[in-house]
Amino acid sequence: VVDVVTLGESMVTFLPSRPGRLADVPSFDRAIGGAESNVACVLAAAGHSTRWVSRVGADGFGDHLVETIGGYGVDVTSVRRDPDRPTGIYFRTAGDRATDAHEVAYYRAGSAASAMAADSVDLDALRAGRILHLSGITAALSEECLGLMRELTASRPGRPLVSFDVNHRPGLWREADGPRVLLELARGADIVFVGDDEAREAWGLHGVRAIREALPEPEIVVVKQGKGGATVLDKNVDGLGEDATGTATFVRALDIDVVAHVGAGDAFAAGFLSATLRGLPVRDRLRHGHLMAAAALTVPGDLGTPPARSHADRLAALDDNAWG
Ligand code: KDG
Repeated sequence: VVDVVTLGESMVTFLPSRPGRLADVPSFDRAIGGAESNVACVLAAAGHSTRWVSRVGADGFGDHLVETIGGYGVDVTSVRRDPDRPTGIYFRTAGDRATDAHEVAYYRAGSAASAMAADSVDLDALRAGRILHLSGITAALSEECLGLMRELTASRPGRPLVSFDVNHRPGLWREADGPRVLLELARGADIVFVGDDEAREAWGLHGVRAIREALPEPEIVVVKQGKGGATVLDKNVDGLGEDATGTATFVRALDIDVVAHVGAGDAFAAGFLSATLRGLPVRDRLRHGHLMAAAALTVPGDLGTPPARSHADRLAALDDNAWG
């Protein structure tokens, strides 16, 4: 059985050669992006068997994605090639290191991946892992993709554990109902990753307890609090009031010099899922999330060179003084 199967659009990413407005950047370097394949690549580096399910164009950019993601050790045999639609690409600026404000220009409308649908992907391949990792980006791509997401998050016998990263991308939604759809999908998942900033923007929710109250069904809700850290709130919390202590596990993030934020959430999810698959306690799952995020935060691209499992284990085992 594959440890983690993931579904999502990956794109050739163009990283700016220098800081500044998109309008002023003279040239870009090719890299790869795609929230869900980023998760698969980091998990593969941590020694897990992973599969990425997607569609790309029958073009050079599609070749590049399949070859690069496959090069991380991810199983790409369920990726379909579409002769009629292109591979999506996107450009971005370097952004502000403190606030992560950056510009993004997507060229992905009508892409091969946006044509993914419940009747055109290999549903058996998607359901064959211990964990199926999904993100809200896919739901925003097209009505067909949204239908597929609903199919995969619907409860059914034998369903793998569904992990869902909210990944709210306001610029991608066709209609204003993105936040409502994201909440619906998150409530169908078993493990949810959400940033406190995106929960505020999308759902108007302030704080970890308000988020947990809006998401009562998932077994695990991980709230990422940016530079501060991340919190897991237990499912069966009696009384979610501020005085209900002992029900939340918080681990501070590592204090590092950030180069670029993009991809850090994906790496965090991969570290957390890796430790979850290994049955580690919640505190260590959060530590592994932070370690993988730190690796992604300290490189310009979406995907760093994740530490190998033995290396991550040594760092996660450092005492509380090192972790703060
Ligand atoms: O999480 C990182 C992703 O946002 C990036 O790699 C590109 O998947 C992407 C998207 O749709 O924004």
